[in-house]
Amino acid sequence: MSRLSLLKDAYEREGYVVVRGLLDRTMLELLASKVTQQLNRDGVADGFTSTGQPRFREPLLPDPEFLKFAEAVSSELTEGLFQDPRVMDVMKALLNTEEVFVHPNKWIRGLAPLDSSLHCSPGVHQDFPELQGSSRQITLWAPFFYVDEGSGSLPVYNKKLGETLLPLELALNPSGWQVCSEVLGDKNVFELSPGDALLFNTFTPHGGATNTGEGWRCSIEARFQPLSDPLAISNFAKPLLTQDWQTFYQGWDTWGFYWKDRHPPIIEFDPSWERWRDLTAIGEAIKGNENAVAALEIAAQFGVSEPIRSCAQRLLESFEGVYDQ
Ligand SMILES: O=C(O)CCC(=O)C(=O)O
Repeated sequence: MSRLSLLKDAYEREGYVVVRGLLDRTMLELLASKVTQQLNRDGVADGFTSTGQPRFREPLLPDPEFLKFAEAVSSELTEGLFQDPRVMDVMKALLNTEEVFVHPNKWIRGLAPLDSSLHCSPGVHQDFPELQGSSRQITLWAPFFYVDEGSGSLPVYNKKLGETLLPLELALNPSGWQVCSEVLGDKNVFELSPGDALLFNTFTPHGGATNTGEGWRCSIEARFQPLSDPLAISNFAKPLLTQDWQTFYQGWDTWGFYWKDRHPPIIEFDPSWERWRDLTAIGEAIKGNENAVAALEIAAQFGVSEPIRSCAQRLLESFEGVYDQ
């Protein structure tokens, strides 16, 4: 059996697979140095830990601009890294298609140590409700520096074959929700070196990474799907950090607007998921469930209508002090 067939078998069986040495080390190192420089400029890192992560430093003043990594995110290297023929060959094999599409938005994240003021880790979740579109989407998650379970490697969970959406419960984490722990299968966490990639399907539960080390766990993510599958407009309409793609691609030589004449059929984003979450959080808060507080904060800020936002805000005030991020 070929290496790619073995990867495909493992991915289909488990919902995830680790591919060692997949990413171009030179491009990854250039991006890693942009990430490190940003942390140093923000005054939240100083030197490196013994395992090679930027060493965490408490900021004098918290700043909402921290952790956006704008220079690295908008670098053409982020596109080159994922359009690499070796990455494409793996995606073609896993998706069983010759026509693969890379989502234009890529994410760079920094996970600070658990006991620090900047620690913020998404709970265990599935990507599909946020991304929508193709049920065959694959997330590629890769660390910039060596990572293991203690220093924040991303856990992925098994689920039953063929199972799609899993039930949610309220939780005191940044999204306010997590997959119910009773339905989760085995937890899997990998030691990964720069260049290694963790690939998982859009329904594969993942998240809840804990960083008990002294450094920043820094990672990059991209999403891939068959070109013929639908793509929700929310993943396409706008870059993450600039107002439009024209601005985002300024100065790029090769990959700017790579999707202009070649992109999947675009569909609307279905907002009913978010409405359900907001209304359920309000209902549970009325019953006195303190675990609704983080979800209420989101409903108070982003709820679809003014009555939802003001109702969530009033309930939040009655729970003051339960969840301070
Ligand atoms: O990096 C993390 O801790 C979370 C990543 C994540 O949720 C994702 O890749 O969808």
